[in-house]
Amino acid sequence: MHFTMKDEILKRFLNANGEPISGQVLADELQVSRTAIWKHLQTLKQEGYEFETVKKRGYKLVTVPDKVDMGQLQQFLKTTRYGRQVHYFESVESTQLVAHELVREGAPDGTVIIAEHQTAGRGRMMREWESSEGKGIWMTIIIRPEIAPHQAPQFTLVTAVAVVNAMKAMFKNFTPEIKWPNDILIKGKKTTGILTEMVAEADRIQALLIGIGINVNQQMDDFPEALQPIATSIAIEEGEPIERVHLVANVLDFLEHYSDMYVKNGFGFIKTLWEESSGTIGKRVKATTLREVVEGEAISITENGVLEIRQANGEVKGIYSADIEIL
Ligand code: BTX
Repeated sequence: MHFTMKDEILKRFLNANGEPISGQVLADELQVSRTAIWKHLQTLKQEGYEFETVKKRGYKLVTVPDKVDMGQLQQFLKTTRYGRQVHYFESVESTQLVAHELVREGAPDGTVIIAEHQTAGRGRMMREWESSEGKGIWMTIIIRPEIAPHQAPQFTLVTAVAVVNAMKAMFKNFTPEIKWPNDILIKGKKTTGILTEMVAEADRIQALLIGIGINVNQQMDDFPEALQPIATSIAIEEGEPIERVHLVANVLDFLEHYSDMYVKNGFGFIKTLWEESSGTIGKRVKATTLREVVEGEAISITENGVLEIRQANGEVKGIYSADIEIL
């Protein structure tokens, strides 16, 4: 979705802080007819916005629906590219699938796909990602960085650092931690998963599709029973419901900033930020890879995002891909 006349109208109502706005003034300023304004207000009403008519003064916005609203998003964003083109859906199979189609159609750097609900949300390695309706942030960002394909895994770490720092900037009642490589945990329970997919030629990336799933407003009952021991949401940990659109805007701001710095200056500062928020480094861990189980102390991540584990015999092993258990 692009920034439309309807978004512009909504922006003005949101900026008015509950004060009425005259239909005639809006029509004059936006150079459209009063009927056009009225039609846009009807569409907004269908989306859950409620307006009151104030005699002789116009309309006043009285209710904002609990949606990741695109008009609001544009207002909160400080980015130049990320989130400036948004494709918003009530329900999709997976935002990753939509993103693949849009990449083929040439969607520009920073295009975002957001859905209120996913019927077949994906985790890594074909696992499922539970994406309950209206409670989380289920989004994919298409980025087109000038980097080589082998650098792509580092972007998962760039994303983790962006999400964790966006959370730290907004929430004060908990400290999120990154679990290698891509989970964000609060008190040991998963609140965010990141899935990075790549469309590439031999030596050149066409696009990275960065899928981010954040549990935001779920209560424990909203999770399937099997997930309840391992999952949590921001609302549970912060102790109050969260306006998702603020968090989307913050994540995109941090992500654009860190991506640009990474492309310009390399991985060094991302590594520092990652280690600063890591709940893995310094811990005893068990890494289960496709071939083996490695146990020992997680000592660092390398420039390639590889996790180094020092085993009991002193040998240091690099782990490229594994499930990690913190012991
Ligand atoms: P992952 O493979 O690290 O995690 C998947 C595992 O996490 C599941 O097997 C399950 O145990 C657990 N899990 C599933 N759903 C949840 C949940 N809501 N909260 C906590 N734990 C859960 C992580 O994969 C990558 C997830 C990316 C999700 C985003 S959402 C937008 C985009 N579209 C899409 O289809 N996937 C990405």
